Amino acid sequence: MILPIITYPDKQLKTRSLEVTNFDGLLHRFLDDMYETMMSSNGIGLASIQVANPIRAIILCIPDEDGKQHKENLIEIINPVIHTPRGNVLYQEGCLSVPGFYEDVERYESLTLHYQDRHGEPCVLHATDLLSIAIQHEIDHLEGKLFIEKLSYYRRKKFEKEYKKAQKEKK
Ligand code: QAP
Ligand code: CO
Repeated sequence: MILPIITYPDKQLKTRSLEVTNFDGLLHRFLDDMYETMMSSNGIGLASIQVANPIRAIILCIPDEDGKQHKENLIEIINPVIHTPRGNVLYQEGCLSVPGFYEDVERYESLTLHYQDRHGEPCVLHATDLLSIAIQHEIDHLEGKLFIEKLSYYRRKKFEKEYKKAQKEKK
């Protein structure tokens, strides 16, 4: 089932998401719905709060060299914790909850992630490149933070102006 995606400036996106404790069929069906929702909107990552469910669950499907996404590369990440972040990189990010806007954001270059899978099994993952960046973007959602909050005052102003204009043109 494709779920509606909440977009900025909806206040729900500021919610801090809560730890997942039940790794049951309901969670599994919800993760499947998240995947369908993300793929139907051409996303590479989605946090649960973006579909109005404030739980600490994110999904990622990083495209291959040809830009194609494969279900085998889907990673479901529950209750994530970042360990040993290293280095810094700039990457032009976007967000399904901030449609049509992209800006450079600074992130850690690599990190180790501790998390649980859909069955509650503990997992560890070493991430670099786009995967590392996407993990940080999605974990920010779990804290109620959007990438636009990391912009300088000037670039944030520019965003607010452009975004409002684009919204008016949509209506
Ligand atoms: C988060 O973002 C991310 O504006 C995932 O019109 C961002 O999937 C991870 C999207 C940067 C790594 C690097 C955005 C689709 C998708 C849009 C997305 C849009 C259509 C964003
Ligand atoms: Co996002």
